[in-house]
Amino acid sequence: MPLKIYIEGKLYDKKNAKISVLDRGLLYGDGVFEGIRVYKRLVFRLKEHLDRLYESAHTLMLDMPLTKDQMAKAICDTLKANKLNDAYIRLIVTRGIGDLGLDPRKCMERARVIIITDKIALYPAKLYKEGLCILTVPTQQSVSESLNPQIKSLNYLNNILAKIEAINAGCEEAIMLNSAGYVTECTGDNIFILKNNILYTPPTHVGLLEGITRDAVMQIARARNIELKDEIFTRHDIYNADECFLTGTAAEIIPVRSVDGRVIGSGKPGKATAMFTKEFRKLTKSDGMRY
Ligand code: PXG
Repeated sequence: MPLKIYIEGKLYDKKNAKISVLDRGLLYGDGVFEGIRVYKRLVFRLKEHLDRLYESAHTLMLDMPLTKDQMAKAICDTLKANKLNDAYIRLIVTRGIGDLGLDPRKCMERARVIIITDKIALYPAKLYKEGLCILTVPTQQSVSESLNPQIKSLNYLNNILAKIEAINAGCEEAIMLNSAGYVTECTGDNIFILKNNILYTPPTHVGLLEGITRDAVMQIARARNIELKDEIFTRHDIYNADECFLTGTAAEIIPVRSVDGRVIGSGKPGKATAMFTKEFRKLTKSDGMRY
């Protein structure tokens, strides 16, 4: 059965799922998106994903064409039509069709909702066993006064530039620093370090996307009485950490083996990383909306 894709209330076969070349999502990256995981028919933390999507849209003054409940139903209907139990959802809202000018008031129709559901593509299992080799890259995190990294917009070029720099250097992921040199996040993941049993992750104000997985890890830390500090830190702090891992919807929790050629801790995934992975797995069985 060909994959069915939702566009504005209708389901289309993958090959017929097309939008206008005048869509502002294409012309300007003018829109918002979410990447969501489904575990055994449980849409993981759907409410949190929708809250983040609607906040991004609010800041961009993009009027959502559906209520959150209608959006949740559209997602579940698309999953059902595709008979998917474990899936990845790419939820996209563009400002819709305009003329060729920047002015968003020229949008002739309402915003457009696209829902793509598919099987999940993950990092190879080997990398979860051995850990990622990552590096810091020249492309900096964008400052909050311009395109705020808290907005999950369709303009991901800054992150793509950073990702290209990582790939060119033979790495899978890139750490982006802010203009003051503090660690912010990776191109599609948040970052954590553990040192002397204290868990650190950069605070929102350094410039980062407040990841749903990041939030889950912070919640696990609190529940397990692990001291948690969302404080600024530098590359030096990462190099000398006991453990380092990344979090994101696609990767879940993935250990980091080395950063900029410096081996982290023992060079093997650590005990805390394993514990967070195990506890996160439990949450994916209970936290979300079943369909
Ligand atoms: N930082 C950035 C810049 C991201 O784009 C995260 C952190 C992690 O957030 P979540 O909420 O997922 O824990 C993201 C998430 C993709 C893809 O296809 C990217 C993300 C999520 C899902 C898929 O590259 N980014």
